[in-house]
Order: sequence, then C-alpha cells, then structure tokens
Amino acid sequence: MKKFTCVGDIGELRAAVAEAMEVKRDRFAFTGLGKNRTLLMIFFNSSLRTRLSTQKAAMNLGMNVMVLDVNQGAWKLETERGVVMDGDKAEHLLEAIPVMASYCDVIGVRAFAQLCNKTEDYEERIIEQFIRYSGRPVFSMEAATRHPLQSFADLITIEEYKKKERPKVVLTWAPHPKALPQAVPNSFAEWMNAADYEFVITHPKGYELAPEFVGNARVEYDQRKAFEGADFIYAKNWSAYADPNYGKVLSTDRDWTVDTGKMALTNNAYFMHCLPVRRNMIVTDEVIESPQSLVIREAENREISAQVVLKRILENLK
Ligand code: AN0
Ligand code: CP
Repeated sequence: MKKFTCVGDIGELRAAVAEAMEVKRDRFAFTGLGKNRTLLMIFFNSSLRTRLSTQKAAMNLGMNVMVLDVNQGAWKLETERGVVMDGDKAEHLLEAIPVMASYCDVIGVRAFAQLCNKTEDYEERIIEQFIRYSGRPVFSMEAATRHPLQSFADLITIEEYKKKERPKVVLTWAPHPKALPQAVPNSFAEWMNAADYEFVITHPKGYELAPEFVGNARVEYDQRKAFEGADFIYAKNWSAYADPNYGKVLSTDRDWTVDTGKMALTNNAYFMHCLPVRRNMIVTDEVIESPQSLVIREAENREISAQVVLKRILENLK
C-alpha cells in the first residue's frame, strides 16, 4: 500500500477484515516488520483516539514514532502557494514537507476541512501536497473529506457484531452546537456502500451529503421511519454541504438526539459513534451507557485498523 486516504486504497473489504481479525488475534505477531522504520504523525487538529491508537499500532509493529502538533510548538505553516508570507505563518508546506519526510519512512496526516471554501476542502489540498511532495507513503488520520481509519474500524466492529449477512445500517445526523466537517459521515457512507449493507441515511432537509458519497444509499428525512428495523444506528453531526450553506449549522434541534424511544423502533440495534461525543446532544446518557452501545469497541478497533494499514505500508516498503 502506497497511500491510504479512501476505501479504494484498502482493496477487497473481505480480505481487509480478515487481516484485521488476524492482527486482533495476535497484535504482536509482526513486531519485526517496523524495525528501524519511523512513523511521523502530523496533526493540524486535536485528537485523542487517532493519536493514541495509531501510535500504539505502530509500536505493535516495532516502529519508532514521532508526533508533531503543527499548531503547538511548530512554526505556523502556510498551505497556499503564491501567498506573500507577511502574516503570522513563518514557514511554507513546500519546504516543511520534504524536511519532515527526510526524517521518517511513513507519514500520517490529520488536516480537517476548514469549512470556509468547499472547493479547497474537497480538493484535499493539504493531504494531497503531502502525497505529492513527501516521496513517502502517506495515510489519512482524518483529512478534509474522509476519515478512513475510523470507517475501517467501524466496518470491523459491524462485522464482529452483525447477526445477519446484510444488516440494516442507519447513519443519522444528530445535533451539535458547533460546525463539524462531513468527513466522518462521507467516509462512513463510502465504506457502507462498498460493504453492500442495507444502508439508510437520515438527516434534516439541508444536510444532504455530496452525491458521490451518498451513492446508492436510501435517504430518509423522517428519522423515526429510518430507525424502523435497523440493526445498527450510527450517529454523527455534520455541517451543511449544499450551497449556499456550506459549513454552516442549520439546526441544533434536539428532536434529532438519539434516545431510548427511537432505539425502541429498531431491531434492538447497536448504537455507534466515532467519539468524541457530546452527551444529551447527539445521544442520551441512557443509550450510550446501554449494553447495545459499541462506542468503546469501535475506539478499540482503531488500533486494529491502523495496524492493518501500517502493516500493509511496511510490507510494501520492503
Ligand atoms: C471531528 C469531526 O467531526 O470531524 C473529529 C471526529 C473524529 N469532531 C469534532 O471536532 C468534535
Ligand atoms: N474518532 C476519532 O478520530 O477521535 P479523535 O478525534 O480523538 O482522534
């Protein structure tokens, strides 16, 4: 594997899940693979799970790990070419990328959508520059439009808990006070479509995702109707994608919060969320604390999804 930014990079999903199960059975079976290899993780945004699970996965493979928080202690980086750099940014990505690449073998990047300019975000300008100018394998730790390590962990979790071959999976929008990127729902939709589950997306009007991510999913504007017979409920907030409201919060209506009443409409569904989650906005305490809640299991599987991706990258380096 040379890069990992979307579902297409992982190849056959069945094989990827099988490899994940193999890694999960013995996560120290490949400790020689990363010897004298260095992973550099670069964060333009905050993280708890991605930071720790990816570092742990790299350590399981015997890698050395360096972490750079671009906005804490590093020079502020300019990302646009042609800018007269007379502001607060001291260094350009075009120098920083090859310098950083010279110290490592593999690069992970977290660079969220900035939600100001849809074209810039959807062209993935930051991670694409790392791919183009680093000369190293690059993987996404959540970029502007996708969060594939999360979606892969979600797929593994669903495969572990599903009770039928083709479960009904519902992605539901839920309220949140601040504008969040579409990366998690886009990516989840991309992976669920690729997995060929019965897949339904529900959200208030105005929160339509980009058509290339919706794919063949059924979009249902009535959340309660969408929940009927569901086997998995995947909650997430996102800001509007459609113009002219790109990046805006259109609603914080707590009628969309996932609660026990709505979960009662499902086929005793499992509850999922990528975390971090705002309790009693996205989901009530009762639901997230219920035995049907898989949020901790998903987070645990982040170590596994990261390890499969790093393993494949390292195998390709040899
Ligand atoms: C981020 C998002 O919604 O993309 C990261 C989720 C993994 N969430 C927040 O910023 C709260
Ligand atoms: N789910 C996830 O990516 O969490 P962090 O933002 O804490 O890394």
